Amino acid sequence: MRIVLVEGDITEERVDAVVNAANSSLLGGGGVDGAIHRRGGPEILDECRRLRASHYGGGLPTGKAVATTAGLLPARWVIHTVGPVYSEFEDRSELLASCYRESLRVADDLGARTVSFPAVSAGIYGWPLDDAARIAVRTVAATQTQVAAVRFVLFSPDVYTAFDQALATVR
Ligand code: AR6
Repeated sequence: MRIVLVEGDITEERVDAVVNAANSSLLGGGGVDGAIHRRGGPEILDECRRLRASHYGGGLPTGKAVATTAGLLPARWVIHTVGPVYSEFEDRSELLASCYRESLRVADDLGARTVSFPAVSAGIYGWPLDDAARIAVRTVAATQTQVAAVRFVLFSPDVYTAFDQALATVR
């Protein structure tokens, strides 16, 4: 699998699937979640509501992932995953790794070959950047998948630098 880092806005990605750093309600929020729903239009939220009604009445659990249409985005699907809120007192790394693994599993189910990820949990959920980047890159590199290319789409230079340094350690 090819891993590429880009600095940019994930809503502009022309790939099979973009991953959303959602929350368990699946009803939208700020950060990348807000941007995806804003640019993707109401079709995404409609499908999230239907998924809640049919499968996730109690919310999508942390570390899990589920796909919807990408609405008006140039991608084909949005894969919504719920990252863990960072805790100083409890090691939640395995849940963050699970977001990447589960997203790739959903991508495989869809037949997606190109997938773009944001830095899950590294914004509002407060995960220290270097650690979030290390978990992201290592997990993706170690996952068995049919996905041929993973793009980490990083919103600012500091996030890009953290991923660049993390990637250097797995190559
Ligand atoms: N493209 C790529 N990355 C982005 C974009 C974008 N358009 N916008 C923000 N980022 P966050 P979290 C970066 O806060 O920490 C929401 O309210 C951002 O700079 O979006 O997992 C959800 O509903 C950061 O590097 O996600 C949840 O409640 C990274 O994306 C909660 O936030 C992740 O930041 C999830 O928090």
